Amino acid sequence: MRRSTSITRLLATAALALPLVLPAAPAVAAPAAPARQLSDVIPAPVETRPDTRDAFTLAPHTVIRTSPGSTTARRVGRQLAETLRPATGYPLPVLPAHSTPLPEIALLIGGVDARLGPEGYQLDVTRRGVTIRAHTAAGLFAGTQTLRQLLPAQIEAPDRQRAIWRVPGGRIIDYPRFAYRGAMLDLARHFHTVDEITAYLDLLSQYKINYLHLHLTDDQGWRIQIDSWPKLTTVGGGPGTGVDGVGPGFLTKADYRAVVAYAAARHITIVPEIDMPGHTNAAQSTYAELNCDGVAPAPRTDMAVGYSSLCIDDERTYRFVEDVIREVAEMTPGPYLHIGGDEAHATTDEEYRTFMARVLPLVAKYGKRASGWNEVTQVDPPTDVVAQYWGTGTTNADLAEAAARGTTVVMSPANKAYLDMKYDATTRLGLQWAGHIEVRDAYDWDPARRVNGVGENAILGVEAPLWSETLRSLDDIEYMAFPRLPAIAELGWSTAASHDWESFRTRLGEQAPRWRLQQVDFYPSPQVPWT
Ligand code: TNX
Repeated sequence: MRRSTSITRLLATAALALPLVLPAAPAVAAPAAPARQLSDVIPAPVETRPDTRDAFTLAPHTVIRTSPGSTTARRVGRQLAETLRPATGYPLPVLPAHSTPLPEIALLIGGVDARLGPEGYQLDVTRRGVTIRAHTAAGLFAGTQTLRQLLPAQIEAPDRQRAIWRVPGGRIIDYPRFAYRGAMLDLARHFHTVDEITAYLDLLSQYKINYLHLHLTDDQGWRIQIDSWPKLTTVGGGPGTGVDGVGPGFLTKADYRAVVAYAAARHITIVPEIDMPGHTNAAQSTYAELNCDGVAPAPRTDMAVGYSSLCIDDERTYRFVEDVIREVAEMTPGPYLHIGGDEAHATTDEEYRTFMARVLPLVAKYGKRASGWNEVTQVDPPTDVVAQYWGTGTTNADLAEAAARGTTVVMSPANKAYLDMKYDATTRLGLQWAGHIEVRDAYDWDPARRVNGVGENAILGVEAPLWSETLRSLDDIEYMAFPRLPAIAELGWSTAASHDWESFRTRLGEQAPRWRLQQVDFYPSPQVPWT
């Protein structure tokens, strides 16, 4: 749990005028922490070439320079300065790049190998400074997250520390294995506030996660404002909603847009999910006309699944669905709109097919690419529909067939990537229907070798879902996500060849002091040598 919320912190730092006078250097009495190595990073970089004769030390007069004329590079520079100022106490002014004798951290667009792609970066550390180069601001941002981990852990402290702010010398060349590296947060079973979501985004961005999927609707609650159906939130998301009736709340459109913008500033894209045709009791208990018999069922706050279904043969259903898709698409700049489609056990196969044949084109009509849980592959969807695999097995004929036709897949196998599964039988939070998932279980699998017939070319990426039946607070979220989230992040970013449990668990252990300083309530797994 953090002391201040991310948004309030952001506003406070934005209001800070840059001091023009350089403070005196602090009296240095550095505690002996083991020196960072260039490879001590999660996710593991593609290539590291350490030069142990060289190193850069951040100084009171260090400046941050960014590509002249690039407002996005300048923004990354400002964010880096805001990250490094509290612990160093240095002013770290952000200036346009030009040749200068001052020690500097330069963030430069261009001048690098094409293989870095849209999210890769090259990081060079010499005595004179740190230079990060990338094709885009997203790549620069990724590079700054690496730089952050290369600095001593105290850099995460909220107040001024005495330390030698040394960055190990050499070069890193780094880019992701998969384009989609996601996390998911369930707002339906228990609502999570904007401050909790943005706090989670802060953590995700440190591990180069680039998508946050928000599960916005389910049987127990509707969490996103829809103007044309206003009772969805006031009733469906109102008092008494959520598992056990204790997780009410919803995002207004302004809240949602604030989350989208906060994520975008960290190069994370929001994927909204409206789950249908099942998991719809909150909508159906709010609006009687969404039921075949015209009778609204009672609200439900239990954890059962698979009992609800929209009325497949009623035109009013499609007016509702189109209104919702239109309004959600309109406030979502990202390319994907997730339509759920899981566990529709109250819907026959024929009805499911009818429903998807009506609804998938609506997503396209409003300019979005549909994604859905892997059940959508049962209807042979168009190949631009992304399938999210949540099964526990290594075979799935529909998924393999869809992959063979060109469908791309996000891998979220429930027995590996579900952050809501208990670590072991003693875990206070979480469920265990897919088994217990210790850190090594979350790490030791290959997304491109998980399901027969769904190989590297079919994989868009990975996602770590966090369902919130048992979770309430940010502390709860953190406890289930850490340390497994970084494991999934590494599977999404790092090469298959670099996969190595011993290396990973050592690097993971070194994250602990950072998490303590950020007040992240992590699970101290016995599998990890915690620092
Ligand atoms: C299955 S995974 C669900 C969710 C539950 C989750 C709990 C999936 C697509 N559906 O409705 O919240 O298990 O682990």
